[in-house]
Amino acid sequence: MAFTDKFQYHDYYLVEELLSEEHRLIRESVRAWVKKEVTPIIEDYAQRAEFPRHLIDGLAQIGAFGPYIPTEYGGAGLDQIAYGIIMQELERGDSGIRSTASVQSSLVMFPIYTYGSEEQKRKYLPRLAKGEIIGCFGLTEPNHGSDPASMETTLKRKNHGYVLQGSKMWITNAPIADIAIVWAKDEEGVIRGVIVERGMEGFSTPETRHKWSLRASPTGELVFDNVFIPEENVLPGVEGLKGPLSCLNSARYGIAWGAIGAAMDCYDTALRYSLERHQFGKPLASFQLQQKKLAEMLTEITKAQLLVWRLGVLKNAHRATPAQISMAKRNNVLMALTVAREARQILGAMGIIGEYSIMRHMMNLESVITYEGTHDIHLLITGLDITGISAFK
Ligand code: TGC
Ligand code: FAD
Repeated sequence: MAFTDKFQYHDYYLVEELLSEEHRLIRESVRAWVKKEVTPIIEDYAQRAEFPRHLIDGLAQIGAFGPYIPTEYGGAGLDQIAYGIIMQELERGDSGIRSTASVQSSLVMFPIYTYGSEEQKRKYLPRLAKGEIIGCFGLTEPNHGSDPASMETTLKRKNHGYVLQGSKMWITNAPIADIAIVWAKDEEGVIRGVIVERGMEGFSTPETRHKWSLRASPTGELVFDNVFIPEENVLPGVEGLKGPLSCLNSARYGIAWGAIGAAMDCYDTALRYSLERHQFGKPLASFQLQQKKLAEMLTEITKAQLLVWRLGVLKNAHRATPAQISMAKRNNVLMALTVAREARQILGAMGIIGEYSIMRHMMNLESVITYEGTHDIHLLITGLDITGISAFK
């Protein structure tokens, strides 16, 4: 069943005027693509827990794979605000579609571009940008999520390469990935990044089933049973936890923008419904309690928009700190989840039905508030930044 997308943009503080003409064009084209290709079909795919694989070509064509990667490597060569806008518009459709684009861009293309050899960049980046191959990012393990420094996956020297042993869990796109950026410890205990290719002997990617969240996004494990990794598949440009964490800075930044898209969609749906639905002879929107919800939603969305716009300006100038990014990711994802929960209530029973996108957004955001660093971990990152004292250990 195809759904009609009635979304209207509410720009209460005229944030639009802070954007360039190019940013506005990008927003319009991605919004139009989402309206045509994503929102009519995504509910059915989510209900069936199926990834709409046919969208990969379209995502590549709108520049969602590597927006800020230079054009010489197949990227779109755009700035960080453009990247954020693309994530916002995609997540207005579904967090899982945004996940596909942010993993490919920030967790696969970014590390290859930033830490890869020239040969690795030429070999993988143009194909990733075109969506000819899909990547995933393996950091989390069954026993180590928030604390990746304790990872158990190992790389042991053998001939002209390494043997990779261990496993990763909760990996977005694992079941469909052609390559995986995997972080593991060498014999000196130093974290290194390697590019694992599908088809390498001993490498498998079992799917994680029965999720109630991000149902249209494939999630799985990465299992390495003595996988031989040739030297040319090791990322030469980085060692230590700062390798994967620097990729997370980029992905978390995109999520801070993306979450606003989900919130905008929920707010717009709730506003329209509250104006159309009558109880006690009046529209729901005429009751003070419902106006309070709507007014607070729009206030929080507007604050979040300004937060990411400023963060984008800082990021374009290479001045955004990891702690500033944590603050925005944490604030905006909780904001979106709160908006989704309030919007769902405004719709009453209709709020639980797939004909409206709210419940899907709400369930998706339960993952978004956990992945890329949990809500609590981001608070502790802010706490460490402002006090100088780590409360992690
Ligand atoms: P700590 O001792 O603080 O740091 C170790 C080294 O890393 C450096 N560093 C960073 N570098 C770049 N960016 C950052 N954000 C960095 N944070 C720390 C740090 O300077 C140090 O460098 P050096 O040179 O001195 O060695 O590390 P810690 O072990 O105390 O851990 C800190 C903590 C807890 C904040 C961190 O490990 C953390 O962020 N944990 C959360 C894990 C996480 O976010 N996992 C995400 C997995 S990927 C994912 O979820 C993808 S979802 C995809 C989707 O579908 O969209
Ligand atoms: P844990 O680390 O076990 O934490 C459990 C709880 O304890 C949390 O509430 C946490 O905040 C709290 N906690 C932990 N440590 C502390 C502390 N020091 N102080 C206070 N509280 C603490 N990972 C990848 O590598 N690649 C991916 O592509 C990827 N995709 C994902 C997709 C989905 C759908 C999901 C749900 C997860 C994905 N993840 C991925 C994993 C994700 O990054 C982790 O789930 C996340 O980092 C948290 O780890 P954990 O689930 O092991 O929770």
